[in-house]
Amino acid sequence: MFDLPVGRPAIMGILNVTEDSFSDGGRHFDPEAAIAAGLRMRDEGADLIDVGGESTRPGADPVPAAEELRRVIPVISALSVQGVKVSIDTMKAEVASAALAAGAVVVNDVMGLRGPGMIEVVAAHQCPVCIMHMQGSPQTMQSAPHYDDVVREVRAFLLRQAAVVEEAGLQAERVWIDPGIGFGKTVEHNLKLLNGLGKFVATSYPVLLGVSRKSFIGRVLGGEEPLPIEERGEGAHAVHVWAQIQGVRVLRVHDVVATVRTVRMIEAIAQA
Ligand code: HH2
Repeated sequence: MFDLPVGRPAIMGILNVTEDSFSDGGRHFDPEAAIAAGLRMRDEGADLIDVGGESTRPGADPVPAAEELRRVIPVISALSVQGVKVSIDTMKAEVASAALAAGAVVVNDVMGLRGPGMIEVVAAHQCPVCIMHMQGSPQTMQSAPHYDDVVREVRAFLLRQAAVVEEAGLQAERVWIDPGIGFGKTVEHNLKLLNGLGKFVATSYPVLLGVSRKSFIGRVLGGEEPLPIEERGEGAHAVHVWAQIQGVRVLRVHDVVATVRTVRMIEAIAQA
């Protein structure tokens, strides 16, 4: 079981057991290194560790299910045994199902439950699920993203998928939604979604947000010469403050220590 904290957003630490993720690819490809990183993030204050075995960066090659399972299952089992709350970041029902059996307590699906069998898996397990919006697939999403009204269209997609999974039997309070920053969106689309976060929070589904180290931050702060990944921290924390004040319930981040401090500071002000 995983219950969201009340009064502050939960902090979800990112653990990519991949060779090619856009910011930490290769660093945690060895299971021992991945397990150590997960334990460290838990000790630093992460509420949940998001384990993924397939990069979703633009143009990333798909990973077969057997390889994804080989990467994530030993890491999920070892972390769960040690009491770490784990979410599985996958688009595949087969991987979600095995991860839940290995101890994961949340499913994080960047395809927003569009893949075969995913709805049935989460409904059967009654686990919290994050439905994320993506236009297209990781291979195609950044080629020419287009929306007439990005906030309205993304929100409508998320509400539609939430209704479908609830009809399949998942309890409504287990549904989280995520506008999918950087997934088939231009810089302007991302900024409009962040500006309109309140419209997602107003649905009353818990909102998850993932902006950590993403390229729109580099573009907004660097312009013609985007800031490199390692210089995007301040931009991400500014977004996290904005998100927390709007009522976002989960922040998906690489930098746990800095996010814990930011969140505690805002929480202290809000409770004074
Ligand atoms: N972003 C990424 C991956 N999974 N899940 C949700 N719910 N929301 C997000 O914004 C999100 C996500 C991409 O970031 P990262 O995991 O760091 O990179 P990669 O996909 O290259 O592994």
